[in-house]
Amino acid sequence: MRVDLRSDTVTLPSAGMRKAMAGAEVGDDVYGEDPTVNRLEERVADLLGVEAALFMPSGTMANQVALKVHAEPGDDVLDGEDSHNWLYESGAGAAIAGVQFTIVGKGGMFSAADVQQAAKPDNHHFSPTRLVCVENTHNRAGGRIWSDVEVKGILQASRALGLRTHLDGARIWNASVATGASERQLAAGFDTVSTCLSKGLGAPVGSVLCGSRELIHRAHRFRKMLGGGMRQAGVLAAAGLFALENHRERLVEDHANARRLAELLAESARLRVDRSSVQTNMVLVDIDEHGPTAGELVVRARDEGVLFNAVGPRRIRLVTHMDVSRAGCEQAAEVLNRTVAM
Ligand code: TLP
Repeated sequence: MRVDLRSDTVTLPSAGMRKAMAGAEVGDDVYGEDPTVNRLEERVADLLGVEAALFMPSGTMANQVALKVHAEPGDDVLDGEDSHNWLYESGAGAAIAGVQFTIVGKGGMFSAADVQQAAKPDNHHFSPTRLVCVENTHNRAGGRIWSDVEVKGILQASRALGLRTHLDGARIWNASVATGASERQLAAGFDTVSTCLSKGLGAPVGSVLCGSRELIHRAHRFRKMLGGGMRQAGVLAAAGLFALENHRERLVEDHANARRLAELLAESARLRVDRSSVQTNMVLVDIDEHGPTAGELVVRARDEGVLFNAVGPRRIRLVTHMDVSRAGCEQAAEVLNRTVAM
């Protein structure tokens, strides 16, 4: 059995999802005439408690459009360490929105005090601080969830300084089922929120950018500018709607599988797993100095049908999702624990 733990992006559309896609009612979305896209946007806006939402081809585009909506070239954006919109979006923040990033805090998380300290005073020497970005759950922090208190503090400090706020909520669905807080509660107070349908929810494509009517109106133009205006996109939106209705609650299974994986990997003398840090569907594992490098371990396990990514010289990331079972996770742990000791 092949077990692919590289990401929750590798999920394949199920038979039910394909049926929903095939039967979708469609129109030209650039004219705003695709009823299924419109329904998806309304559904996500409602779930997140915002006025408006806009369907995008990818989370990267949603994050980058958000930067353009909020900032002018030369503006400064406060971001946590290794945040997706800084680390993994091909330098788009600099290339497209023309912003510079100031990285605050440690390991992706930061505090209200970090925002207060990093925000530049109003002085013509400086790049004006415009926007604060939070990523929840945080990918490079291993799917970590922000506490309500942390987020509220950051939002309050940002507002007091006149800064805009953006939430990269690609995995807001995971944060919601793990904490019991609704997506609406997790999104509250942010000016814009990007969410992904193509991660743990299992849709093949799609993200949704959310915010006020005014900001989403602006986002519409930038989506078109970046080539994200799609035509009969309802076939894709139908997958997103199906995912929202059928695959949200089951994310708890992925979280339980991640915890089980962490428990089994902790049995290896050569692997270090902080089990308390496994809050959602990701497991970060460090290989000790007697074991292979992360790259070597990736190759050894791949030869036995177990796939995961190296995210540092001695660090790997395993992501659980709807296409890996409990048995698959147990098999992956057996392969890893054996091949790391070879
Ligand atoms: N993350 C991917 C890779 O790009 C690293 C993954 O495998 O985890 N925000 C967050 C927090 C993400 O994790 C991702 C994808 C995105 C945005 C971008 O989404 P897409 O891939 O749709 O552009």
